[in-house]
Amino acid sequence: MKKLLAISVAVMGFGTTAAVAETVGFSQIGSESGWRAAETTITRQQAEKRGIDLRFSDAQQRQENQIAALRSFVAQGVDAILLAPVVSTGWDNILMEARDAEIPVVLLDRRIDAPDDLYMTAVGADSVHEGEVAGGWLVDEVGDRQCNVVELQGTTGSSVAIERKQGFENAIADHPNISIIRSQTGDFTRSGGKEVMESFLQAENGGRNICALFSHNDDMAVGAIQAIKEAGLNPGEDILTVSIDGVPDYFRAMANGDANATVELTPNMAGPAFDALQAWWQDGTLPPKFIQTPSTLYTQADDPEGEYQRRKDLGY
Ligand code: GZL
Repeated sequence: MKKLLAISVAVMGFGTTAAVAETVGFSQIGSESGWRAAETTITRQQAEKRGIDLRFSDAQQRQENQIAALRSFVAQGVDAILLAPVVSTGWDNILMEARDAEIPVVLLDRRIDAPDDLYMTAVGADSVHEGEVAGGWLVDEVGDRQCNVVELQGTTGSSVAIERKQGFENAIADHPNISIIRSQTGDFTRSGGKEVMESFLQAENGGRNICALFSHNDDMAVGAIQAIKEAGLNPGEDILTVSIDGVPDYFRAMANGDANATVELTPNMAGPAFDALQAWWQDGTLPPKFIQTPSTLYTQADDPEGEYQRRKDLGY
């Protein structure tokens, strides 16, 4: 068994560790959204439940801070690294340093453009599918009606912004009555969503040309809903809203009739990540390269008030 494990270590280049309390470094993007804050809370809870010593670093949305954090984790000799990569490129060199130090890296909630031997596994949703589910809801909702859509994009260069956009466009491709007339990043924040939506409303006849908002996350949508109200229109009626994440405040907006649909993303990416690492530490079992989390559509018909409360209890 030892020989087999030695071979697998040599092949995979990851170190295995004795069965003592493991130390894991977590490079988190920041706290730009309610979903992100919940992911951090739940990661801390999952580590504590497992007796894992979690070393946390908040990058405040800057890739250079994440790279510095990873370099520090390597210098500390942690047993594993969790990385939620703010953007999808520029990771090869630092991940080679982690691999050379035989430290497994697990990606959380976003993907990277890098050789897949530079990370053990990635935990997250299929972001193209999330966009397709969102777009599919709008197609069903509007039928043959002409529908001009404005789009609030997530962080520029992030895998989820690229892929959610692609998925939504896939869904509406065969429906010429639905088209995206304006699209701009709100950087996944409420303030960003409000500011950009204000500019969309101003540019589109006070919003009277706009049929629907597709937002890459709920926080931007909640900001946009405020802007729609301040423009004297009824969000959820004059302008339909479809989004992604499933954070409590968006469910509250759906319960009030101010929002229409969202595609849920679990903030518990750390549970599957720690399960995979513990299996590796225990007997060298390797996880699949991608551990997919579910993408469930919720609408006003799905007890939004109850879903609000359930998520408040979840750790939001
Ligand atoms: C998606 C995740 C996104 C969330 C946003 O997997 O990376 O980042 O949708 C968060 O709320 O900012």
